[in-house]
Amino acid sequence: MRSLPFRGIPCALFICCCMALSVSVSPAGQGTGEFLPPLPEGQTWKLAWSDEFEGNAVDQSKWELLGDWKRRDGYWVKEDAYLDGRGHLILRTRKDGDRYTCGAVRTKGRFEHRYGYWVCRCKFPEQPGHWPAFWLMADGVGKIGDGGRDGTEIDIMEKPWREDRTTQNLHWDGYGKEHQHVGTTFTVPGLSEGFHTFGLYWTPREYVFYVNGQETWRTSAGGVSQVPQFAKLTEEIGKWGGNITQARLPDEFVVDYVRVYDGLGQGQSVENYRRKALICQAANVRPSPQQLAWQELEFIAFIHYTVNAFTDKEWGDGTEDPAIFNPTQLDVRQWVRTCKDAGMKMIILTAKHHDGFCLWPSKYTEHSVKSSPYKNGKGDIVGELAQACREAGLKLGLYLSPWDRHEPTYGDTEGYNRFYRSQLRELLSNYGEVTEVWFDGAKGPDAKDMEYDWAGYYAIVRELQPSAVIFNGPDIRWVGNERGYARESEWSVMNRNDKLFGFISPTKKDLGSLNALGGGERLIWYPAETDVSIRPGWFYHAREDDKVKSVEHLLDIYFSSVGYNSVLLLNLPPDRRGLIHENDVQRLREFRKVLDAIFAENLALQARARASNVKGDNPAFAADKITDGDEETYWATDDWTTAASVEFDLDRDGTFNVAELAEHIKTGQRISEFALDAWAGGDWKEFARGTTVGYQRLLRFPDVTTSKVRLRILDSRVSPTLCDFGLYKAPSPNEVPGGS
Ligand code: FUL
Repeated sequence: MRSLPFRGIPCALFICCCMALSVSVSPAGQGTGEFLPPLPEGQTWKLAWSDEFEGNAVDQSKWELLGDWKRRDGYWVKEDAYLDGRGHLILRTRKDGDRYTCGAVRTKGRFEHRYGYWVCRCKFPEQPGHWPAFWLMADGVGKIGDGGRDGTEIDIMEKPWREDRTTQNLHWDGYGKEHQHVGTTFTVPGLSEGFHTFGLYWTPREYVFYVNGQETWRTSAGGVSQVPQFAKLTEEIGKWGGNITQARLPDEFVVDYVRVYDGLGQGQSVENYRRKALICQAANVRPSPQQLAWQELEFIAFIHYTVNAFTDKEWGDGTEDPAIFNPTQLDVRQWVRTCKDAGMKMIILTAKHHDGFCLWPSKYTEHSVKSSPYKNGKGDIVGELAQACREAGLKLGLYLSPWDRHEPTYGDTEGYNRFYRSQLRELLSNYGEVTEVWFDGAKGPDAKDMEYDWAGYYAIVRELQPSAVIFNGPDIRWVGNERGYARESEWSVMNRNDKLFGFISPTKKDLGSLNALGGGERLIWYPAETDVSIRPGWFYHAREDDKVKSVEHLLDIYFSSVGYNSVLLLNLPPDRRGLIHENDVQRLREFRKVLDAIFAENLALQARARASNVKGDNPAFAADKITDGDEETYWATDDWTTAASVEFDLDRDGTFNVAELAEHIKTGQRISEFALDAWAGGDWKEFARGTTVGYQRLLRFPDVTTSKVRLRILDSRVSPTLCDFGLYKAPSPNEVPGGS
């Protein structure tokens, strides 16, 4: 079991030099007369995409015409971007009544690509007050936290001046407080007349800029974008470009072509190249600090409580009389004690389930504890629990069901969203820190049709609880079942679609393999939370008092959730008294006892460890970082050493039947297949095998006795990392209490 809390600042970026590209070796050009940057020995350029602007209309399968809307001091207007019929794209600037308009196009959603050589040939306008640009963009430019790796505005050419000056720039981490920028401005004699080329050679490690085939700037600022980006050709009107009122209009920015090339190894197909680029990109997606902190909670509690405990239902229909809600012995401290003793680090409470009854005295409805006999209508279970969690050092999470079967405005999109947003704001404003907000996607077949305002809901969470993770939203995904089992290959990196809610189908069998990542257009860190109830139902039913899951069953769930790179969210339903039933409390106690017994001693802690490969032969990445008990330090191999082994010398014979592996997920998730061998009779013998690791992988197997263990990483993305390894001895089943 991993127990070290996340502390300290994230370590330095682990830069993956995927393609090992260096600029200097092979001759330039490919016999076409066109300049192409020099490639390493054995590689050649291959055209991946281009537009020569032949014909009479802009090819809209390649370009989106921007407009008509305001842009800076003018307007982008579609009709100002057109072909001249002689092989050129024209971006025109003109005066239209009182306003100034110009043209702009981009390849977003049509061509998004990473790395390679991007070049445009163009001729500049002559009049002041507007400026042409050739640049690359990605949605991730606005994201803060991973430098420019998650997307950088790459300005290959901007020329606001009418003299021979131009500028090249990078911008990342949004355009607000965190905005980062570097750039260069220089003069090229003759630039203002005739056609010129502007190129970017972009590798996973570096950007190299060219004008007319001459290198002008080389930088890896921002850490270099690792994501597909789209191209933009734009004109813009603004003072930076001089005074537009002095311009004789119309004026034209003329583009002869845009071409994008990939550098391919000899005999290497485009498919292989793309696959390698995808692997590289996937290996470098990392969790946000909030996602990391959430993952480290490992084991958390769900509390389902509402009128259902009194009606014996799983889904209330909203017609329940609040008078039935009368828990006479309700004791949130008993809930908190029970959870804390079980080793759970957070409690998520159903502040409002589908029946609409609120466990806090919401201003926005009478359907709440304030209309119930509980504490004579003066109670506030959310507040009481928040206070008790704070005192005990547990985190608090809140569940607020969007589907509300009581609220009369439900079904009226505008009215209900206003109501729901108010409730959410109320909950997230008045109870201190909230660590997880749980949005339930459930909606009965009889539910009225309406659109939930997911964007509005998420914005409220970000505004009021910036360190909270959003379940069923941008941060955390449902594992896909309610039985307590994550996937054996549970990746945390996936390719989302562009929907706001449900941008992953969580029940799909394969979400994270390379095949499932497709083109890798929108890779995100999206880890799984595994929710399951300790009883068959989510709510308390006396008939289930003897159906509390056995210790063995709970252990199986633990190994298949926490042990499969997921967080376990175990539900405990308080009964009509307002207490967690004795049977559940007892079972949790037994379960904890067994977990403690299993993880009491790590036989591999401080073991001598030797690896077949160490990144750069650097002691900072040596194998002893796995067994030093510090999860901030880790072993890593050289890039593209995707298979490697580590031998652990336990010093003397030890017996174990549980193994634990942990990747340093702050640098991404990489391992896809591994095996474990024991030294026996002068030879290695395999005793366990697995696929993904991620934050934590736990394995169970029959007793093994040995003094030496070997871990073989059989496959990984770019290079594996490992920050922890454990070997433990679980008590035998007849030593397990409460099994049934
Ligand atoms: C589901 C709900 O319908 C159940 O009642 C329960 O709350 C579970 C955790 O989520 O979608």
